[in-house]
Formats: sequence, C-alpha cells, structure tokens
Amino acid sequence: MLLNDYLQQQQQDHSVPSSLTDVLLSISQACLHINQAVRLGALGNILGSAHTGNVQGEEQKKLDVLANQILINTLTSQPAVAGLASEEEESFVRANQHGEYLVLFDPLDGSSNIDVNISIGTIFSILRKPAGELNTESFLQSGRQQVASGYVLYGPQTILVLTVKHGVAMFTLNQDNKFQLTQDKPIIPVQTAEFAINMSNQRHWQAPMQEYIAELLAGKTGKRGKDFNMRWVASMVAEVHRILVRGGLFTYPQDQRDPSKPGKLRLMYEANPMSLLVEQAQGAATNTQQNILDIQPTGLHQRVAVVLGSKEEVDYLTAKHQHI
Ligand code: P6P
Repeated sequence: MLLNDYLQQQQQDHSVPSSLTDVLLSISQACLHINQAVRLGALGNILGSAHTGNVQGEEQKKLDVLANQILINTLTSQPAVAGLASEEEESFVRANQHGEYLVLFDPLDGSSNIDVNISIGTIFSILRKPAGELNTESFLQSGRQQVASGYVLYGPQTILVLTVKHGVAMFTLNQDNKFQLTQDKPIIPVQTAEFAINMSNQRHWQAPMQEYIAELLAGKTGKRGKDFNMRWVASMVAEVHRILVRGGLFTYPQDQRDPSKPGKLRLMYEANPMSLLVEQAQGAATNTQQNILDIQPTGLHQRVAVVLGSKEEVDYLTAKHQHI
C-alpha cells in the first residue's frame, strides 16, 4: 500500500480530514526533495558549513539551510497550512490565511552527522490552527493537541514514519520513489536491555541519572541483574526509529553545563512529535517529572529533558527523579 492509499484509508476508517492528509502529502513531497540532496552529498556541493548561525546559536550546515527552505517553500504553497515554525527560524512563518493547520519542524535533525554520512532526519509536528489571528501563542499548544506527527529518516533506507493518532505507520521509499507501507502499528516492547545517552556528559548529570546509568553499567553484577547494551548515534531520529523497531530507552537529560536550560532537545519540534509517535506505539515519554505531551509550552524554541522508549524502563527512570 502506498502512502496516498494509506491516508485515504485513514480518512475513511477514522474520519481523518482530507485537508490533513493534504498537509502530510506535502511534507512527504518536500522530504523527497530533501532526500535527493542528502543522497548526492559532496556531489551536490551540499556538504559543509553554510557559515551562518540559527536562533539556537548553532552553526548551520548547507543542508540545514536547504532543507529548511524546501519545507518552507512547499508548506507555504499548501492551502491547508496557516503557518509554520522551524528550528531554523527565530519566529513563525505565515502561510495561508484560511489554512487549518500549523506545521512545526526540525528540517534536518542530526546535522553533526551530515558530513560523515551517518543517518539524519526531518521531524514534523502538526497542530490545528486556533480560531482568530495567527500569532506565536497559536503554536504554543501541548503535545497532546497534535493531530499528527512523524519523521523521515535518511538512512540506509529512506523511511517515513507517521501517526494520525490511530497507531504508527512506517513507509519505505521504493524504486519508483514512492513511500510504500512496510510496517503498520509497531509496538515498542515494554522491557529493554538497550539504552542511548551521551556518556561524555556523565559528570554533569543530576544524581538520579548518574545512579540510574551506573546501575545499567553494573549489568548482571548490579541491582538490575541483567547486562545492558548502549547506542549513541547523535541523531534523535535514528535513536527513536531503533526504539520503535526493537525497543530501548533514549534520554537527553538536563545537565549542569547550563542549569538555565532544562535540556538540549527542543519541545515543539523534537520532543513532542517523537513523544506522540512513541506513545502511539505503546511506549512512554517524560521529562523526568511529567509526560512530555502534557507540558504547556511557553516558547517556540524551549528546550526539555527527554526520557522516552520502553514503558517499564521510562517509568523506572522517571520514578528515580521523584524525590529531587
Ligand atoms: P550531542 C542533534 O543535534 C540532536 O539535536 C539530536 O538529534 C541528538 O540526539 C542530540 O542533538 C545529540 O547531541 O550532544 O550528543 O551531540
């Protein structure tokens, strides 16, 4: 089944509005364009720095800038889109006055991996536009309000993963450059023996995180009584995809390097869309204190601590943080 057919089926079976499927198809088209640039790499003179910075204070790669522009051009031309917000744009971008939806995205997550040919991805989140004038507050809705979310992983395969809140669907780009359904309603195993964290920050973590990771490293000899494996790709899209496919725990915790920041990852266009996918696959996602989808946003680019994946492991780690 191709993406278009799947979305038609969602319209029929779950009354998903055709305007929402139009937005999802537009996003998929933009990502096909991004995919072409990613796959060319050096041959497309698209690697390396753009020698510009973004609102996050991060150096932009050429591909960051290109992916962002492709998504803006595509989505501002989609009548159902009223506005959009990007990791690469300080403020929101107006689209179509009568549009019903707001689209928030990280155009190319994992930029540090672009020049070394490691998987990167596009993450998107879709909200309904509230009635009235479009302004920044229109976007500041909790993750629970998302009507859809997903990502495209530019890895060994190009894979689109999305939810319209009736389970998760995974599509692999086929030989005809069409997204073909390859997995429907994946379920994240409740338990896991695999975790993902950037260990180089260990000395900066809060005590409960240090204690938790020490337990995992102790393996069979410690409190958990089993050995754990570790992964760290430095592309959230790749980590979340692995967890949707085989389970695991991913965390980017708050650390003492910058106590003013609750974490590195951004709530609106990284944590929220990924948390919706994970919950739709029967996993869990918290900021160590509450469900990420229940956080009331206060800014487009606000950051958040993230713990997500296999429900039993997320609950165990979150419980450890309840006494600080
Ligand atoms: P670090 C990529 O820049 C990103 O936003 C996520 O995709 C990834 O999980 C994290 O940052 C990697 O951060 O500090 O390990 O480079």
